[in-house]
Order: sequence, then structure tokens, then C-alpha cells
Amino acid sequence: MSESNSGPILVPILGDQLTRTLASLRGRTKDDTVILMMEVWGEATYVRHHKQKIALIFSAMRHFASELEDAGWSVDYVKLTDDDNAGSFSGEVARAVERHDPRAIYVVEAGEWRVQQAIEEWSDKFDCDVEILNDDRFVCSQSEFNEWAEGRKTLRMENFYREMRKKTGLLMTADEKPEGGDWNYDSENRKPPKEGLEAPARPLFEPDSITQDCIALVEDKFPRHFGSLDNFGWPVTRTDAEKAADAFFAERIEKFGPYQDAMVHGSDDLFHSMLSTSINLGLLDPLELCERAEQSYRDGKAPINSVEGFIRQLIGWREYVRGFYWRFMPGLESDNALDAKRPLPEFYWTGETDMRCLSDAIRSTRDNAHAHHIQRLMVLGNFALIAGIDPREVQDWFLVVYADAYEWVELPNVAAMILYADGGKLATKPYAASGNYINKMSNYCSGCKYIVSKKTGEGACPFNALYWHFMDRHRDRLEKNPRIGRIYSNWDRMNEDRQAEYLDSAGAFLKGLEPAQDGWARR
Ligand code: FAD
Ligand code: DLZ
Ligand code: SF4
Repeated sequence: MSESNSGPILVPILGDQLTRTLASLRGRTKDDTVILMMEVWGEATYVRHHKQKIALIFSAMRHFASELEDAGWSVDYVKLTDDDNAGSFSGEVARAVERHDPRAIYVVEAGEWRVQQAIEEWSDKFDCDVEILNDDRFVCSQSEFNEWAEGRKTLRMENFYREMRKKTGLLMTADEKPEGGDWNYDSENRKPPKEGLEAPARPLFEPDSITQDCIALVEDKFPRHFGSLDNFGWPVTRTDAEKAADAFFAERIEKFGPYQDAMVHGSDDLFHSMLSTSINLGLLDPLELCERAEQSYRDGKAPINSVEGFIRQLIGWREYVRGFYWRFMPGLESDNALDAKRPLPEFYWTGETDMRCLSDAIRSTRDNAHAHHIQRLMVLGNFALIAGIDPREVQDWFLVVYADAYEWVELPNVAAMILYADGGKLATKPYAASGNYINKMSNYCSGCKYIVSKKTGEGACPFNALYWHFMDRHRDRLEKNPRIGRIYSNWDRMNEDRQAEYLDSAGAFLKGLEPAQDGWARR
């Protein structure tokens, strides 16, 4: 530390660190701390985020700053439109160091690799102590994840999840057994939607003047970014996020489990919590949500398959993908085990396709900056997998279009979970499926221009031929996989002409795909 520094402690808080109990704020005194919050061009444009995502983050940041100020903290807030905006986190911290002459900078580690690289340079750049603190809003620290992963041949989420159940005590009996007798009730979470299945609407939050300013700013500065702002109704404060959570626990958790994998045309949220944007911003604590879910079970208000399913997503999948991301970055970004090279089709941006499942998922994505998990996995992801779309293009798309998308959670889900680009470190097998799966789990096919039961030729559901095209072109790798190998006996039972029909149908369809124009995802 330089002798000359006599200023306060500078605490930069990033856009996804909007938590009052953040590690860098704990133990600080208000008269000796300056909190720095920065709207910067670099973050808003490194990909062309959905308009709602930028408006959400800026509005949540501005609300959080004003709450801190009301509580007596000194907040130095840099707006995107400030004339001398430096454009990057490091540039803004440099300016703040000049303004405040801090004796130290305390910052919580970044969620994303790109930002963490920049933060790690601060101690060389600035003439004061720089302390990078663990983000203890996660149940599992990176060192704990690495310890768990070390020496294991396979990193299965299920094994990790059981450790997290034991660690947190969630849904555990007094004698340390899983509540209800089983660790996982996934097999009870696959109910197809029955005719007329409807879920109570989630609360939408009317934009206040701060949010309206952010919406206007986004319309003005990012007019060519993907998505519509018309339906903006995300919670932007902890108070509103808690109201959204209350509504989920009161009205939707009971059926969350059974219908977790269901899809209904035009019903964008179904029984999902719709809390990911608030959790990822730091407005809601995932562990508190899990405790509330457990309480619903203990109070007899929700069945075990709903509650366990919800808890598994949070202390299982969410924690696991974060550990996985840091363990395999930066390589994960360029992995392409299946050597997929096809450009992303333009319809991912426009929604203009006759495939009803895809057009509905893309419509929801455009209008709400959200699609639910099974749409992301089995419709948008499955299509990208079996059509052989280049992982870099699919990764960019998923990072751009969802209001809850941060690379640490998006990338493992896209590269590893849906595209198998990591070669199977995360998933035991690729999640490839034909139209049959989508037909079973949704009401999409009955209104689709394509015929789901038709396998090849004019009018056949494209997922059917693409599925076999995928299986055929990756036979060498997949045949050895015990979870998938037997599927090839079905293929081998077809005569050569039938196989050729499948491959020709898929080939013709792929040839007709219009590639996305440049500039949707990156400038
Ligand atoms: P719910 O269905 O109510 O689930 C509850 C919570 O569990 C979510 O809020 C989320 O925090 C967590 N969760 C559920 N599934 C996952 C998962 N696979 N990985 C991590 N957390 C999970 N989630 C993101 O938060 N950001 C992303 O960028 C993102 N990209 C995804 C991309 C693909 C290809 C896939 C298949 C999934 C992705 N997910 C992502 C996970 C999941 O789809 C979303 O978390 C979920 O749809 C958010 O809606 P919800 O809050 O209603 O979730
Ligand atoms: C996503 C995003 C955007 C669009 N803009 C900002 C911003 O201007 N300022 C900020 O602090 N954070 C922003 N974010 C979120 C960051 O990208 C996020 O904090 C990183 O994921 C941290 O690793
Ligand atoms: Fe999707 Fe095929 Fe069903 Fe159409 S028929 S909705 S393309 S699965």
C-alpha cells in the first residue's frame, strides 16, 4: 500500500452483485467506505444483450444504489450517459481511484471469467491494496468444488447435489437420510400437459420512473439490439423480487414438479418460479428460497417431487454449473467435441419458421427475454444439437437473449448440457430427441404445419430426420456410449433405402436453412 493513500475503502459492486450482505460490504463502516457502481459500455455491448436484459440490470443497479444511499452509504454511481464514461470496469475504477484516493479496494470476485481477468490486474494497476473476496452467496466455493471434482473420472451433477443436500441439511431427515426415502424425484417430474392446463399468471411489476428512464435509455442507445421492451415487468428491487417469490410459493410450487418438463403453446411461464433474473442479480438468496420450499413441503402445501425438484435446480444444477464453469474456463468457450460448424439459422432471431415449437419458444424469448427450461433444453437446444450448429454461435445467442443470462450459468448449459461440445464431462449423453419427445411433452404438434408422425419427405417434422442424421454422423463416438449405443440397433434394422430417405430428408432441410445475418449477436 502506498504511504500517501489516506482515502476510504473503495467497494466496486458489479451489476450482478446487488446484495446488501455482499462480502465486500460486511464489516465496512459507512463513514469510511465509498461504494462504486458503474454502467459501462463494454458490459452493455460485448454481446448485444436483449433490450430487457440491459434495462433490467441498469434499473436494478439504480434502485440498489438509491437504497444504499437511503441507508447512509456513500455511493459513487457512474451512468452510461456520463460524458466522461470510461467504458469499462477497469477504466471506471481508475477514475474512481483518482477521485477518492482509496487506501484499499475490496471487490467480490466476478461471476464471469472475462471480468475476473480484468479485476486480477487491478493490484498491479492501482497504487493501493486490492482484496478480491470469495462470492459467498453460493453454497459451494470454487475450492470446494475443485476438491470434490479432483480425481473423479466423471463429474455427475447427481453426486455433487447429494453432497450439497448433506452440507445444507435441506430435505434431510434427522438420521441424515434423504427426506421421503429418495434423493431425486425426477421420474415424477415429467407429466405431459393435459388439455387446457393453465397456470396462475406471475406478477408483473409496472415500471416506475427509474425503470422507465432505463427503458428509454435502452431504446435510445441500443435500438438494434434483439427483443421487445413492451412486456417489461421484471422485479427490479428486493421487495418486488420477494413479492414474486411469495406468488410462486402461494400459487405455483404445488404443480411445479409434475409439470416441470411440460410445454404449452402461448403459456410462457407455466408453473416455473420465474425467479432466475432476481436470483442472478443478487436480489434473492437461493438458500432462503430453498428453505421456503422445504417449509412448503413440511407444511403439507407442496408435494416432495415439486420441492425436491426446485431445491435440486438451485443447490444442484445452479451450484454445479458454476463450479463446472470455473473449472473448465477458458477452454469451455472454444470446445467443439462434435465438430459442429453450421451457422446459426436466421430464424433464431426472427422466429420466422413453420416449426411451431421453435417459433413459440423464440416468440417468448423476444417478448419476455425468457423461455422456460425445457424450451431451452429440448426445443432450442435440441434443434441446435441435431442440426450441428457451431457452439460459438449458439453460445452467443443464449447469452444475448435471456434476461437471466450470465456466462457462468449460460455457457455450461449451452456448451456442455445441450451441445455436448465438452465431449461428455457434464452430460452422460447428448440430449438429442426426435419430434416424438416434443409431441409427448407439449401441445405444439397438433397446430404445426409439419406432421410429427411423418418421419421423412414433404411435410415431415424436421426433428425426426435430423435426429437420425445426428445419430448417424456421430456413430463412431456415440455407439460406444452404453446409454445410447442400443439406439443404433433400431437404425440398423432399417433397410438402406429407408436410411437414405432419412439422411436425404435431413440434408435437404439443412440445405434450406438461411444463416443468420451478421450483427445480431456481436457488432
Ligand atoms: P425454475 O424452473 O423455476 O427453476 C428454479 C431455479 O433453478 C431457476 O431460477 C434457476 O436459478 C435454477 N436453475 C434451474 N435450472 C438450472 C440450470 N440448468 N442451470 C442453472 N440454474 C438452474 N439459467 C440462468 O439462470 N441463466 C442462463 O443463462 C441460463 N441458460 C440456459 C441455457 C440452456 C441451454 C438451458 C438448457 C438452461 C439454461 N438456464 C439458464 C437454466 C434454466 O433454463 C433457467 O434457470 C430457468 O429457465 C429460469 O427460469 P425460472 O426461474 O422460472 O426457473
Ligand atoms: C450484463 C451487464 C450489463 C449489460 N451492463 C452492466 C453494467 O453496465 N455494469 C455492471 O456493473 N454490470 C453490467 N452487466 C453485468 C456484468 O456483466 C456482470 O456483473 C458480470 O457478469 C460480472 O462478471
Ligand atoms: Fe416441432 Fe415437429 Fe411438433 Fe412441429 S411437428 S411442433 S416441428 S416437433
